[in-house]
Amino acid sequence: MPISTEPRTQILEAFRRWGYLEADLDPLGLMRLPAVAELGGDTVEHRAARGFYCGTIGVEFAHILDTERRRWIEERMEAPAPAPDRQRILERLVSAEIFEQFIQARYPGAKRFSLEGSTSLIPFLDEVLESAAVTGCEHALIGMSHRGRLNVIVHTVGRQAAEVFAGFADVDPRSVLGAGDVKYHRGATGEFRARNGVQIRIHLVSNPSHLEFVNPVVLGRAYAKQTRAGGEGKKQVWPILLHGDGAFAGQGVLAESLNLAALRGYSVGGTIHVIVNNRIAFTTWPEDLQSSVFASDVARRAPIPIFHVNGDDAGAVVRVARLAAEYRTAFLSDVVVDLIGYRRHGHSEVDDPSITQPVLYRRIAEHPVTWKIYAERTGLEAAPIVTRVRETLDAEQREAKRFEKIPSMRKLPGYWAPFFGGRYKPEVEEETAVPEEELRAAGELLTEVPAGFHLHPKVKKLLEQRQEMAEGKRALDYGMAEALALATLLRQGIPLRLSGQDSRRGTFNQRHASLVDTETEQEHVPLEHIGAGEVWCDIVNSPLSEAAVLGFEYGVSRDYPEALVLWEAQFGDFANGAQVLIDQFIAAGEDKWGLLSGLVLLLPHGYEGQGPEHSSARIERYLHLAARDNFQICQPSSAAQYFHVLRRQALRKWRKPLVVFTPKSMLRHPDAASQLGAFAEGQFQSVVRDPEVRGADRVLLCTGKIGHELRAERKGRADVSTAILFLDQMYPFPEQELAVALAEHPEAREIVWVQEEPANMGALFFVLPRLERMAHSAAVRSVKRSASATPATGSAKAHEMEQQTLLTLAFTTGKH
Ligand SMILES: Cc1ncc(C[n+]2csc(CCOP(=O)(O)OP(=O)(O)O)c2C)c(N)n1
Repeated sequence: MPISTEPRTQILEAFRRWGYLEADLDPLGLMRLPAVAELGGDTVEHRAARGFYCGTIGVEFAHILDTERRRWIEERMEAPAPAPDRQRILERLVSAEIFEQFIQARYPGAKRFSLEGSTSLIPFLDEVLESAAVTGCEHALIGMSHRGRLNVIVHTVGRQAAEVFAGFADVDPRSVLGAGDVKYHRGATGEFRARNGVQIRIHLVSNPSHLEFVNPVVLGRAYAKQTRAGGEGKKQVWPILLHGDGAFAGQGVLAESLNLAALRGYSVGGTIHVIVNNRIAFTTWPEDLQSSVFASDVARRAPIPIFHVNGDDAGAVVRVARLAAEYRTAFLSDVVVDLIGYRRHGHSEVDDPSITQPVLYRRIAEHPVTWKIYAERTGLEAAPIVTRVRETLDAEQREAKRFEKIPSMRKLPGYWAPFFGGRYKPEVEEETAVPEEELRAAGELLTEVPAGFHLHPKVKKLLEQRQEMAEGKRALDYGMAEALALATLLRQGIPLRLSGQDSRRGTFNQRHASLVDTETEQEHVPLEHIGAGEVWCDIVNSPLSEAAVLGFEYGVSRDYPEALVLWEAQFGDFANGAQVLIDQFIAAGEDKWGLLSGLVLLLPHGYEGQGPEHSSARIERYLHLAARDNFQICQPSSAAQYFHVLRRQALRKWRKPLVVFTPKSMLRHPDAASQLGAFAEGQFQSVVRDPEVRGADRVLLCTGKIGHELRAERKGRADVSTAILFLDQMYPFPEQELAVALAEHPEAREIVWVQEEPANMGALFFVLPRLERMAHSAAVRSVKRSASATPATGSAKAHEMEQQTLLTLAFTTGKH
């Protein structure tokens, strides 16, 4: 659009662009905003434009490139504000405020992370949900941290205050010894009844202390629910994320999550983001939290509106809520609302903020509470509301005493009914083998391409080889094993999602789930065309993020338990960029929250001389986290084992995360390839016995690639007295299977754990004490690299020398 030279339009344009910098946004009037020369002047036009853009609402939207979207915002900002339901707003403000004060008075010294200073969040959420209800929303998923959580649980999720109060009494601690979570992290399910009679199911997602990491989980959960809902899913399921200002500005996972908004395979049709901006984080001032004026600036990279609103003007807050919800409806886009308030007490109620911000807190003490400001401004009578709210809370507290246990405020959706967690029992196993005819049929579908499709010569050759594999004319490699596992599951009606960096082709050029036409670059994904009935299949190249993407996939697994959901790290060690998701959700979710997930992590692992970073997927990290059968940790030693472990994961009703250390150089290695028969019968073996040696003098136990190298070394040495066993499942530790395998070598003098990793890494620490317990008279030893601060050497030659030393030691250690 040409830039107007007409002064009137220029003035208006300046205010559209910069007006928020003159707006009255901070209830305490402490924010210092930069002066903008373009806004100077006091003509009629200036005053009109100022009225639109410099009241208690400021909006940043000039960075949105789409003219229609900017016009949409302009039209609404430049029109009179719709009249809100003032009585209702006042009631909600009073109720939110008195709820906090009631807890303060009745449970002194307890942490509740009060919302006081930002209580207009409650009418805000009301209005978002009211607007959503008008456009077909049936379900809202809320992610938030500690701040105001109890308040939201009662006022938005619709749980009884009595249930929250029972949490303060902490009844029956024995029921959660060693597990459970604090009350301001637990999830809650409820209903919001909108004025139009629609009931929106609300779920507040369980949240760890680690701020912002719940964001991608909420998005993944919303995505799964939307997928389940079908064509109108994005309208029916709304994600709402509440953030602290410090966390929004500071946490990288927030930026990673924002970046998912418009991506194929990740878009949820827009998230309503609310920064509950109390302009402090614990004891830290905004100037020390963010390099920008606004905490929200990180969101400006995205083409989405950012509304700033003064939290003391509850009417304006509600107006922004309506705008945000309607914008989401109109454009299926994210919206950020920066709700600027203050924090009335310390970070938690046991903190004294006058130690670090004495002047600020003297000022806050004198500042009237939000409902009093609103009552005065509107002339509405608040006293009867105050009395009524107090009486209700009294009654709720009496009711709370009746609970014998802290009530669970969460209800699992019906689709979880067939699935269960808890300890492993052999009864959970299902048949994973697939008849040869079915393997052949799946193989055919996997290698078919549409008529006229131009295949790359290398891919053409690969497909021809895969055809031969499916016909049993050639041993099957890992790539084919995986393709067959996924294809046969899809044909059995199991939906599938696999995401990771470059996962459609596969980092090691091994997958080729997506075939690319060499003339048109059109893609064909055979797996997407072979599911039974309505079964869906998502194979997605993820953005370059670990935390947000792993969180998202964990979220999908939480709301699609019947699907096989896999996340692949480009190299296994990159998963440590998502360590919080692994520690706080994947490993601990069942113990803390009773929440299950069948998510699979595919982590390429193996020492191949590629340096410190591309060698180790850090087996030790997962084994350290393993307890109470919280997840499964496997390293399949052959293609067939990989096939069975994936199918086992999908077919069992026992829902546990599965960590699979996947191969790199072994992907196409003949030693790890399997014959078709191994897919048509048998099952995953936790311990792979030695097919060649019985009654050995020495037993080498290992996991992964080194086992194949040990076999080659043994052959070279013409050694017939050393058995080599693979531990393909490390956790739950297969003690019985291992005992049976060891019993084949009753005369063994030594059992040697051999690993590629340094002594302070790998499975050594975990396996050795268990072996010692099981070894009877045999000596237990280990062969490993020397303890090291880094997983592997940077020199390929040094690697080879080390590797050869390991192999030599494995055959000589302890021998006299
Ligand atoms: C990832 C992470 N780092 C540090 C903390 C410790 N911590 C808890 S609350 C808090 C301040 C949060 O400030 P803000 O995001 O502004 O939210 P507020 O508590 O002010 O509402 C900090 C640093 C945490 N919970 N999570």
